[in-house]
Amino acid sequence: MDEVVLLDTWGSMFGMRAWIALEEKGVKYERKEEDLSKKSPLLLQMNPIHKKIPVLIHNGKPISESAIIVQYIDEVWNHNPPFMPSDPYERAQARFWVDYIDAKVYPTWNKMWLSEGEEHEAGKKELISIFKQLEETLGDKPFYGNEMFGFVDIALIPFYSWFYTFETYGNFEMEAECPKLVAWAKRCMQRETVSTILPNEKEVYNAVVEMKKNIET
Ligand SMILES: N[C@@H](CCC(=O)N[C@@H](CS)C(=O)NCC(=O)O)C(=O)O
Repeated sequence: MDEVVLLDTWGSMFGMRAWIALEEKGVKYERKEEDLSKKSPLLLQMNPIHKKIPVLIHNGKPISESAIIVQYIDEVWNHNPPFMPSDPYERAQARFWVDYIDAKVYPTWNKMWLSEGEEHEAGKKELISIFKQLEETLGDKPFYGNEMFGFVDIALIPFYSWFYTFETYGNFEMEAECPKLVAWAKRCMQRETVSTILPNEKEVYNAVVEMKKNIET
């Protein structure tokens, strides 16, 4: 019997990836919520390098970094439908786009969120252009994994619960800028694994407002 523990935090787009992946594969697991202002000895022991969530602990052994965790889950519970395409070139492409999301989305949002004036405007434009690129990459496919809800879908969908926050801080509308991407997100939300895990967008926004107040004081 496998023992599976997920160290996670409410609202984390990275934690959500691992959580959705476990649900998609029907794995039995325990999810432990971490308070990141007071990290537990277990988190520090299991991720001594980055000290970040998510961490998946499988039979006592830790795996860190959300994209690596999702691929690990796909390889270990491989009797269920795969997240990765079978073709090596398509697999490389999926990894490329997840790497693009990781390199671009959160860092650009952070730049926009924490700045004002010209830097804020530049961050906002960049964030919109990143989502437009992701929309173009999706094309007319129902999911990034074509017919299947795959690795790129799992990596990107948690950001949907942050769209309202991005829009409010950036003063733009995702639906107007990227209608096909929003349609894709709504398609993903039809999956119970996604809709039950993604937090309410207004609650995410309120938490971000609180976080900003704490940074400023
Ligand atoms: N690249 C990491 C990012 C994980 C990450 O940034 N986790 C945040 C929560 S969203 C965290 O644990 N932050 C605590 C800290 O930075 O001390 C991944 O994909 O897992």
